[in-house]
Amino acid sequence: MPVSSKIISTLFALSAMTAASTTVLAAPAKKPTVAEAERFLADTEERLNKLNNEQAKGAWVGSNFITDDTEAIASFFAERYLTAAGEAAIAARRFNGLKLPEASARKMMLLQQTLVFADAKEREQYAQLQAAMNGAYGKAKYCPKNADGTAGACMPLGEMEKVLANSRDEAKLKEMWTGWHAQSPAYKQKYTEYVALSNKGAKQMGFADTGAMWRAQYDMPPEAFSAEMERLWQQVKPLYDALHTYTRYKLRQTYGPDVVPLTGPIPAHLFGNMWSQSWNNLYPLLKPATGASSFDLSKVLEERKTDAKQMTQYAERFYTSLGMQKLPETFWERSLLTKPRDRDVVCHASAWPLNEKDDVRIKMCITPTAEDFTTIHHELGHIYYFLGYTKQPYLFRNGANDGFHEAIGDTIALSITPSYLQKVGLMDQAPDANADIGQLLERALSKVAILPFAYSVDKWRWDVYSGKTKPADYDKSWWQLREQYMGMKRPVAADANGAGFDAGAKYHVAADVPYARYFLADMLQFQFHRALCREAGYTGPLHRCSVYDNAKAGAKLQQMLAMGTSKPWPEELKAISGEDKIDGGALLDYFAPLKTWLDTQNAAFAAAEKK
Ligand code: X8Z
Ligand code: ZN
Repeated sequence: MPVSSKIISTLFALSAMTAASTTVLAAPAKKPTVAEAERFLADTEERLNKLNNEQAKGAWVGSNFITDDTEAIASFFAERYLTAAGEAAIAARRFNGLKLPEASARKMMLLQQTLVFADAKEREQYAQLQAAMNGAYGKAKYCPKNADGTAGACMPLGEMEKVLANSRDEAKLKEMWTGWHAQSPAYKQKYTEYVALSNKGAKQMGFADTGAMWRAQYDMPPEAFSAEMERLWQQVKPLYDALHTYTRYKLRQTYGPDVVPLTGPIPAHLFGNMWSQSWNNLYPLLKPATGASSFDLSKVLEERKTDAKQMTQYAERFYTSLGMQKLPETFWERSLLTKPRDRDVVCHASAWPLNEKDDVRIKMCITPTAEDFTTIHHELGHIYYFLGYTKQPYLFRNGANDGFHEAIGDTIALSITPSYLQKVGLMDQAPDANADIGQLLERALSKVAILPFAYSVDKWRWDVYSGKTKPADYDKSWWQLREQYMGMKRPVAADANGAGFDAGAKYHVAADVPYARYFLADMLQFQFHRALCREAGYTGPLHRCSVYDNAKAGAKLQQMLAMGTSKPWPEELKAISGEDKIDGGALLDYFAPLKTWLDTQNAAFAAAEKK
């Protein structure tokens, strides 16, 4: 959650906050000393820690019990935090240029990566808008009309996602897709006001705009970061293209050539997911004709009526097998693991540190599916990161960068292999090696499919924040990027008046959580996985490696978690993997056998089409 401008709950964005009252804007003339700088940091960390804990409680109730009152509570505490963080950022400027010990210099730099509002009214408005959009997303529902025109039962997002996952009725899919995307225009006006305010705050702190401030959080200049993202995308694009081509052929067989064209973008409602970011639900359509295992984890979990707590315990057991602590009692008492029947909550999964000790929680509407089985491992990755860096000072209690925070749980989930599932009694008999392609394909449907989505969400936002994309062009730009990177198009024509807000139908846009983190995490997790498997002494193919129960791999991981963001991320990456660059090579290695297979399949399909 907001893994950068504190709360750090893996999702509440607060990525970019802050504020300052005008009284602190004038810097005193006297040259400061190192001792003063150290005292300033100690006082500031104590103050921000306290306010951040309060802010986290406010945000927690705001997301767990969505009402007008909790929205006001959440924004009240967010604003107090913003005020203090802004004051600290401005005050820190006084020490710029002073030679400080490395850790203190890093803290000063981190303090200044934040929004600063000179005007208290604007700060208040900013916090209110953020809480309001978070609530609006959590409450949104699609209410179809009955055939006779009367109001039908309203559908929350989770129900609509289920239809998209399981139905092959094209009209029904289109209805779900358009039904959900009709909700976000309601908060488009709020979003545009919010963007303008946020930019003002970024400019106060010397950033060109909020997007530039986001890109400045990776221990390199913002322009260098944009270039890194593009370099990584070009590296993995051929693999995405191969998967997209294969998927097109299979979708054509299912929905026919009138719905799925032979060339050009594919309608976005056919991928089994509201945002077409993960195509796992298409696996039954896409699986290899021969050799694929018939094992279905969702079926096993459902048949055994695995409840939300048990799902979480499977994940906990993985982490404890690596030598990590058991989850604290309060985790079980205070987390939200199932969707409440009687109130609105933000169901999008998130992990939260509520204080600097061990009040950690998750909020997730868990169902017994393979997808949620993976997601719960993802969430506990955040939780064990929080628990791992508790001993760091306030400003270092964060991921090495936000991609690291997102990658930990995914790294662990890569170890959910058939042999692991067998060990924990979820699979009777491991499939033989012939089933590898099926297993790799299933994994690629989330790990490869998400790449252009994760890249283009923030490409869109960078242009929105820079002012290049104006509100009337939000949808135009969103779909231009979707087409260019993902090879997809809107299932029906966009609103002709430019009133649409399809980007806002994605949680991270409505809640303003940066998204490049997931793109980085997608590469990093394969680098981490390869490094941990090596540490465990494993030498076989990476997709069959599971580090379950391996204390050596666990210790290596724990070492990195404990560092928090105390060092620039390349140093932390080097410590765990020997590499100092984020790189798509590990991901490409992992999927190499699949790439060969996809190329062969695609060549055969192309030849058949020509006939
Ligand atoms: O938002 C998440 C996590 C919480 S940080 C469930 N993810 C992204 C998404 O759902 O869009 C994980 C994968 C990408
Ligand atoms: Zn996450």
